[in-house]
Amino acid sequence: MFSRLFGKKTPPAPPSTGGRRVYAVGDIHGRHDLLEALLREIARDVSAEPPQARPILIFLGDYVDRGPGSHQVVETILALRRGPAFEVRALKGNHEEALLRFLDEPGFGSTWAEHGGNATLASYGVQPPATRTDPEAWAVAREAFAATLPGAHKAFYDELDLITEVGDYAFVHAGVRPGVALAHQTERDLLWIRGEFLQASGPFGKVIVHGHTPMEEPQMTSHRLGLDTGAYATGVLTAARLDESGQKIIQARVSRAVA
Ligand SMILES: [Mn+2]
Repeated sequence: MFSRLFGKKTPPAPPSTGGRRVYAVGDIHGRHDLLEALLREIARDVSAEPPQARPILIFLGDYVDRGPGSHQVVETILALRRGPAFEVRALKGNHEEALLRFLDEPGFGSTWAEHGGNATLASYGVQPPATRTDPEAWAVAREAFAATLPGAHKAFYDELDLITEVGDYAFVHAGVRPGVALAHQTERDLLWIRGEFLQASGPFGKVIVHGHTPMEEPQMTSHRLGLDTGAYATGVLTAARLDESGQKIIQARVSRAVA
């Protein structure tokens, strides 16, 4: 007589994307090789199971620094934007914030360099200062970078979104501050938060899809999906496919680390 209570349990429906297909891509950090491989996997997935409407491709930020292909990563995202295959949305990461700050404040270059900024300068054909703490050398590098940075790239960095929503999901770079409405989150938290968000059990108003904190495996809970698998160091770049059928992880990996 208890079978009605304890017997069949219908699994809860997955969060809704309002009928759209979404592909969300974690932190790329200059690994253009992995981005290309991942885009091939995503294209394969689209062909295998074509969505009803044009899929949404969301980039979670941290395109630049560390890996050698920052310039190419931005070129590829801009090309995707011009193409017909996807509706492209690109979020700002803390590394894009650092790049923009360097343009305003050349002395910040010495801090940026500690977080992989030299690789970004090199990818734009700018020689990073030989001495990290030489302010004059940073002023010269800033002038060279400003002169060589294509207008389309500057506009791309300037116009990145802090948060975007699809159905029951909200997409951000780092996370959200627990207990604060999504509409009232600060830029600082959206770009930088780690512990207070990662240790909170949620709910957060929407299912939060984020990058920023590298983990060996994608983090899939009912309240957040963490997609940063540390591509630069691990050679694994992760995306999540989200739609009404549920959540599926798509990855590109190479065995060789790129210096
Ligand atoms: Mn980050």
